[in-house]
Amino acid sequence: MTGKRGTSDGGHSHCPYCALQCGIDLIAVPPVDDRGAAAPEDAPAVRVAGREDFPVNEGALCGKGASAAQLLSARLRLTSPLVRDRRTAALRPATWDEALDRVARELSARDPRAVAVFGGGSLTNEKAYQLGRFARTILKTPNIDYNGRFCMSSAAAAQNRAFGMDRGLPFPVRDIRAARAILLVGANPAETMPPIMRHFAAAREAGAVLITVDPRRTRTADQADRHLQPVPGTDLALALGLLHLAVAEGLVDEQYVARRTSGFDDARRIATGYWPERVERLTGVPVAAMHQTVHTLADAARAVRSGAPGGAMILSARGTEQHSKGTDTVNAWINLALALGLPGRPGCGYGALTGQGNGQGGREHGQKSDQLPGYRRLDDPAAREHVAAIWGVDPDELPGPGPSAAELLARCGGGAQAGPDAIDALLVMGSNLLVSAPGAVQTEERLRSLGFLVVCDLVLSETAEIADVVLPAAQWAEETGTMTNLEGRVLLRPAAIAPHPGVRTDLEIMAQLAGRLGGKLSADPAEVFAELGRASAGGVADYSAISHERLARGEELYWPCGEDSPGGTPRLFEDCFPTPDGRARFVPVDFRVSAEEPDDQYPYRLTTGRVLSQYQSGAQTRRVDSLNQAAPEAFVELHPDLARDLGVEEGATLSVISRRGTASAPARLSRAIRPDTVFMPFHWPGAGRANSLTNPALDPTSKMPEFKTCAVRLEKTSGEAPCEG
Ligand SMILES: Nc1nc2c(c(=O)[nH]1)N[C@H]1C(S)=C(S)[C@@H](COP(=O)(O)OP(=O)(O)OC[C@H]3O[C@@H](n4cnc5c(=O)[nH]c(N)nc54)[C@H](O)[C@@H]3O)O[C@H]1N2
Ligand SMILES: Nc1nc2c(c(=O)[nH]1)N[C@H]1C(S)=C(S)[C@@H](COP(=O)(O)OP(=O)(O)OC[C@H]3O[C@@H](n4cnc5c(=O)[nH]c(N)nc54)[C@H](O)[C@@H]3O)O[C@H]1N2
Ligand code: SF4
Ligand SMILES: [Mo]
Repeated sequence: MTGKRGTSDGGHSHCPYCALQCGIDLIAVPPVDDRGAAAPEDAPAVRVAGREDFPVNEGALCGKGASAAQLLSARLRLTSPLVRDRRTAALRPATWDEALDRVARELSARDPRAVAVFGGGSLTNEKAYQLGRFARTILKTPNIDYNGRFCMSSAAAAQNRAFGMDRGLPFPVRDIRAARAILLVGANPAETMPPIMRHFAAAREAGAVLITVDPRRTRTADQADRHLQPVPGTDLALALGLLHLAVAEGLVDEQYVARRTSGFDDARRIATGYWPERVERLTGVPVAAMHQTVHTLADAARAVRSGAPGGAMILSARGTEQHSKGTDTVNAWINLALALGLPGRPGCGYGALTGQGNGQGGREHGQKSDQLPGYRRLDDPAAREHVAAIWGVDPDELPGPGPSAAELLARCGGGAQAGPDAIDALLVMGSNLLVSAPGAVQTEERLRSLGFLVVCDLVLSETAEIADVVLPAAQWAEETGTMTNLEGRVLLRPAAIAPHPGVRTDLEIMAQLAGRLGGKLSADPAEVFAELGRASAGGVADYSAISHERLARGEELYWPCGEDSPGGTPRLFEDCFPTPDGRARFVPVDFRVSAEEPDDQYPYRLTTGRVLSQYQSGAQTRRVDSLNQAAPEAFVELHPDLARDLGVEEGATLSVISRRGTASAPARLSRAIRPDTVFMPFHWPGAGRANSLTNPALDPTSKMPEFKTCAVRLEKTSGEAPCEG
């Protein structure tokens, strides 16, 4: 059984996948259809329809959202706790008491510093908040971080440096329609957020020029007016080159720079060294294309200043960020936006497209290693005092900042070679690390050598398969919670159906573990949200005036939404920036090469990313038939010229080898990719696992791994090429 059938026309909700958080309606599926046929035993009790009146998606959904109800089916999900049998070493079903007792025993048997927690950006605000409180006050460990480090942390760090705060888009998505020039950098929303394309299309219909920057001519590039195709890892030089041209051609908005920013001189001095011919050599982008790009942006910005329809936007995503210099790269794009006078002007600005469903809220309320709720800093004494009072603990008892995600994973396990700060027990809630972490071969070894691994998940993910205890969690439509989408809009997902009887909500799991560990936490989402509100009050991400009731009434609320701004803040930076002097900061950044550049042994660049029908580690989407049929396996995308040099034909198995591991998958020939670069999506485990290859080199500021470039060698796998005749 999958929840109570037909208990409600569930009403409004939001898609369980990406940060666009498309509005959906949940419609009860009757137990018996019009012709008297009974629904299959494990069929979901609801179906999904796009919500026409939700302004972000206007009824449109991608295939993942449209098929989301299938996730609720008992056929593909976990329906009972599992524990590893000491005798057979296999996972076997267990009662909740047995499983929770074992987790509590194992976690309390160790020094808190040997225990760690790994969260995720798909968790609701309530869960992300509670996970931080659970780690710091119940487990008393500093070791907590989450998969958002792999996601938008470079843009987050860069926005904090430049603007004094980080909210993915500082304006509603629909503002895109007002822009007349849009530079979309390292983003492929036609595959990663399809319904957002309608806003770009509307802008273009009104005369906007859409320019994409991507080493591949993607589906998004196909819907754009122009495409710049840089070498992976060279965006920083490109942005410096465009700033150079803006200065050289007199396109800088001098008044804006003087009134609203600081630090321009240093940024300009560095850009002086990036004359167009040099930048063309570094990036592969022709000088003429750079000229055209900067003039297009500046013209649209000038139009809006003179009151004509206009506006220029620079939007970025993971392509520009997932590098060992991702933060500096985003700052270089922001510097360009500031020089052109964009942030805070209507129809203008810089924004980052957040990735995971709650990628935004998930990085505001304390599951990050250095953070307390409300985007407060864990090393700020006033913040510690404020939050400790709400948690009823002594501020001195709160642990300090802990290791970032990749650093935390590097400290896991290790067996006899384990160092003094080794982590021996790990609780994972909302990530499938065996597929999605960089340098996955080494990550897998480390997780397998842990003394104790517990995974809370919806499905038996690859990471859950190697756990000692697996706790099955309730899902989106079965539990109430809030999500914050890429616009900073807080959304309520009310429980629409009863949870599967075998599962518990993540909040219940934390509360029941806390009880066993001598503490007390609420499992009621509205209560936890109200507490989150108090903890965030006065912080950068202030949610204190938001409540489940207001959201249920349909109020549109964007944070900050507190005492000073009870109606919420759809648009930021209109009058000033939240920095000490109210000005945005140019950050003086300079180009540097990637952590690993191609050489004689590993002569090509590998970049990685996504395809339309699979989501992330694929833990959920690989289990949905329609999605899996659309994208059944990994592949290596390469240019036909490179394929010819290697003697590889379409569909032949190609091995990709890096210093960290090997992956092999069928070759997919495409003229859309640079001939010096190959691309792999990262959604699959096993032989086609892209992360067996990727480089865990970290950005020094955001601690984001370099998923988007590493050096590889390519080998045709002998004898396996089909159709040779
Ligand atoms: N279908 C689908 N949708 C998703 C997801 C999913 O897994 N599947 N995941 C969600 C999440 S969590 C995220 S973070 C977003 C990510 O959304 P996107 O950032 O749009 O997705 P990616 O495919 O990771 O990367 C975007 C593009 O960056 C390009 N790229 C690679 N290297 C470089 C470079 O050096 N410079 C530039 N300029 N571009 C480069 C790649 O070719 C790719 O086309 O998608 C969200 N939506
Ligand atoms: N090579 C390469 N690697 C990458 C990237 C890349 O571009 N290239 N992108 C990176 C990025 S941007 C991201 S965001 C990560 C994502 O990678 P992961 O962190 O692995 O993300 P998911 O696959 O979404 O894993 C989430 C897991 O949590 C479960 N889950 C979902 N919702 C809940 C919930 O509410 N409660 C519980 N308990 N479990 C839940 C899902 O079933 C799934 O098993 O991958 C990163 N890895
Ligand atoms: S774009 Fe994102 S939020 Fe919208 S339906 Fe697709 S996965 Fe869901
Ligand atoms: Mo992400």
